[in-house]
Amino acid sequence: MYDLAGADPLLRFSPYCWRTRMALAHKGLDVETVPWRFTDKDAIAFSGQTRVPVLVDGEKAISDSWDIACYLDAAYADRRALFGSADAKGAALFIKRWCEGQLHPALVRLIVADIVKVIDPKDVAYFRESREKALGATLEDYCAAKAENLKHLHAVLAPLRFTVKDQPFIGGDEGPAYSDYIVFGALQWARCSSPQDLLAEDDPVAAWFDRLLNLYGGLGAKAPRPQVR
Ligand SMILES: N[C@@H](CCC(=O)N[C@@H](CS)C(=O)NCC(=O)O)C(=O)O
Repeated sequence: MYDLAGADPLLRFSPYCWRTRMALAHKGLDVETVPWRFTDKDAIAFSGQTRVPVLVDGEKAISDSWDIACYLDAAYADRRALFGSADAKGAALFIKRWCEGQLHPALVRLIVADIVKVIDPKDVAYFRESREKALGATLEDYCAAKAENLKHLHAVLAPLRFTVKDQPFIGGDEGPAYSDYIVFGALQWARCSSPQDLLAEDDPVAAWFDRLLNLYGGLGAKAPRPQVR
């Protein structure tokens, strides 16, 4: 799996790659990750697109995290399902849209100026130019209203907070499902690219996130974080 890395090749912080790492672990599949940088477009040209994750499974190359999850459930149908049923898959798609449409933008407001400090030096100009063009501000200006941005994040997390207060996982009482990994990927992106701690200790979201961090031998918990500066 081609996995976004920082200047430190062990620093892995892509939300889409994290949900895929968790999905592979859920299926009990071993994976070798290849550190990839934003400007390494040639390395994944074989996949016919320009973004990670890209999963290579034998002769097959699959890109797009959602397509990868669907592929894994179809190709490894004898293993624990990521989507338990067609309606669970429909609900997971809604969670993906909420996550990418509401949670990711709320996190960008808090962490994008930290991300530029941990990426590979060869990526810095590309990252700054492309993101500042998209955001319409410098990365630092975009993150300036810290208290307000944090308040917004906590408001966006309300549906998750009320859900995981009553049940251990978005997937229910039995265990995590792909929906959990989608949202986990977003918070792990922040955890692995920024030294800020964005969740209050007594927030049920923090307890849920801890449960996810400790799955699969602490796959998420063991992931390096950037040094506090
Ligand atoms: N829809 C894709 C999005 C993947 C994506 O945007 N990946 C980012 C890393 S987090 C990327 O490769 N960006 C390359 C770039 O910005 O040039 C998925 O779900 O896998």
